Amino acid sequence: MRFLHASDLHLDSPLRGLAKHDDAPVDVLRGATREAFSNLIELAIEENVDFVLLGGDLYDGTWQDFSTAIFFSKKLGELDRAGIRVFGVLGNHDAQSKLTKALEKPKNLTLLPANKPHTEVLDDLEVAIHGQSFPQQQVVDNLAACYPMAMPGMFNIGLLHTSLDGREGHAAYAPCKLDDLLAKDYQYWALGHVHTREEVSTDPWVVFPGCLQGRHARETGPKGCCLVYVEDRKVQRVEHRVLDVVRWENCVVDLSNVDSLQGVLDSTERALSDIVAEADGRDVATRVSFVGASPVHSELQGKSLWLRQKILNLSAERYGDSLWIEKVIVATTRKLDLEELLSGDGAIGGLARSILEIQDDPIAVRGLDAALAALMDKLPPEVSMADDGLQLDDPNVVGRLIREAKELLIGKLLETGDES
Ligand SMILES: [Mn+2]
Repeated sequence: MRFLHASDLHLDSPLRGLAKHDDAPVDVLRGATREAFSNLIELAIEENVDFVLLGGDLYDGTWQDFSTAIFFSKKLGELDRAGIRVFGVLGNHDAQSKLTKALEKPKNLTLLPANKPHTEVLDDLEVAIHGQSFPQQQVVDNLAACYPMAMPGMFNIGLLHTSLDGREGHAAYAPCKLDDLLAKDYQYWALGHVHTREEVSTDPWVVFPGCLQGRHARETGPKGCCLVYVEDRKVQRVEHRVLDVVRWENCVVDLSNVDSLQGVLDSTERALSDIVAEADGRDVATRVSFVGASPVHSELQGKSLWLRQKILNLSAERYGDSLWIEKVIVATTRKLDLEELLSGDGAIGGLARSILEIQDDPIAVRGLDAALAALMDKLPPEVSMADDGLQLDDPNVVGRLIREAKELLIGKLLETGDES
């Protein structure tokens, strides 16, 4: 037996945040949620799965018109003709009270009720699916607590839209602890709500498949669903299948060792080319961030418009419409040079000077003997005594360690030495 577990389709998500960018490929991004869903349907048919599970947030909210629901019905019809059933719960975005326009429910879709947990038994497969939909957007109760115990002799699945014990960037809905889920003795927990894929547990399996298609710069990386293989009422394996059609990626460019504007552009070009390669032919949307304590930090100040133009040009020339630069963020910090650091009359300048004054010859360093002896006492014998251990009784080794430590400390001060 095998089934697909997907969640957070957010079909026709309006992507309001993109409206402020006049160059955003809004139609491509909006169409992407539908295309990713089509990919899910195709995969289900291709893999001839026994059923499909949907963990909530099928829709982004109530529909503007019926076309979203009609599209959904059309796709479910394709599954129906292939004999594939679908089981789902509603989440915070498509909670029962939010979908104001009613439409005939596709006949192969079973939506679990919102008033109390319900168990759907598939006798032919020896499967029991337990779950409850969100009655309204704000669900602060622990829904899982009321789910029934596992049915003996069945493969038990829990369908639940939840933030578990809290996930960054996600509202705390239907909160519960992993232990609450494990206590039910189910073989698989099909979760929804969290848009980042996460295997919370593998024994038993507790999985957030993540959203089907990234919709903005915080939903990065490959998105898709889980294909779950089951034998003798046990999960054999869980595969992540990538289904997204537009890829969001953070393009982080480290400028620590870049000392010219041309160098900035060259580094950007390399980083963009990596991101495009990783997306495997998909369109890419990216936010470019420059980071690091950089020699060009000062030069970049007040040049953000120039930089953005340069990067947009570069991207258009190399990748055309297949790459969209959502934003360019300059988040570098100042890098001092050594002379500047040493001439500072504040605490950091003084610290740097005293670090450099330490001699490399261990014999000349006052108090080093006692410090090393104390250190040797604390080290486990396999570190201090072994042939390949730390030879702290060898003046050459200690001399080298002193030089390395000085370089490391001065390097750190140069990165953060801005005494403001
Ligand atoms: Mn969601």
